Amino acid sequence: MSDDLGKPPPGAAADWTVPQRWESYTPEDHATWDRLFDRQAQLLPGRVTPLFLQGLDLLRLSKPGIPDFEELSERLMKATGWQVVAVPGLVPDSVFFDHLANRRFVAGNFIRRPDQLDYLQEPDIFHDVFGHVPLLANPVFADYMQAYGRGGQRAAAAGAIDRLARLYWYTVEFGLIRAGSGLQLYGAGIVSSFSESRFALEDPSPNRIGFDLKRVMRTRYRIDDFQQTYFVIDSFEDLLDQTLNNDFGPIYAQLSEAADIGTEEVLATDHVYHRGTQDYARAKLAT
Ligand code: HBI
Ligand code: FE
Repeated sequence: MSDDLGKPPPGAAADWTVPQRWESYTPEDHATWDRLFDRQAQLLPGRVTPLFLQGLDLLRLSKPGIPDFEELSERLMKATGWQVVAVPGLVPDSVFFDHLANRRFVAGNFIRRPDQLDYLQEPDIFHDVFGHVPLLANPVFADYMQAYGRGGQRAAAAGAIDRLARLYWYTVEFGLIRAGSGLQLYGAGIVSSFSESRFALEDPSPNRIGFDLKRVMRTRYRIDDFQQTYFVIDSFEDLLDQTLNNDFGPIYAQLSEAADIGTEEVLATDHVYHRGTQDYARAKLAT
């Protein structure tokens, strides 16, 4: 949660946006983008939902160097009416929800250092733009993100932001989607990560479980390492149907007494695609 961030930093507007200042990226910054881009472009075909690749193409994110948000927003606006705006880093939940509810995606304007290619805590421009923006060119996913923003505003009033944040985490950030007899990636936290792109799909360690709204809202998540459980949706249409097209008020009420589910747990009621060995997580604990 990001409610303790206070006021926008100097130079930022009241809605926390800042100019992207594309001309101030160094050649090293652009080279970092290109390296990250090339790695994922090699890895993702076949692993990621084709809807993501269609978005990459449509938005022409592949041209060398860090994208200019104005050009990107122009293309995205034509596709689904979304824009990309720059922010200095994490913004408070209420600000984040307000942007989404108005079809503005906030993206960090900085890029990781060359020695942080594989891991960093705060979302940078590669995670935010490469990871999140391609699916915003998909009309159904674009509606899901806007509905999430509106839902966030209501969840804040209901004191249920934690529940809603779990939905975001296990779909927008770390979601898997069914593809024929197999699974594919769509979550931005996975598709922007070289190592998690393979781990989430191919490693025997994590659970892969059919998406169920209440189940997901009860499940804790990890912010420090690979997930121990991934949730699988059937389609974006189905995700939108099962979630944000409904009123969450009664669901929050039903869940108010429900115990949390651990990051590694499998329930008898789960639709299990793969029961994880949790070998990776256990080995990490032992070190
Ligand atoms: N701010 N810049 C930025 N990016 C996010 O993904 C983000 C945020 N603030 C709050 C937030 N996400 C989440 O905590 C909400 O979805 C609950
Ligand atoms: Fe993200």
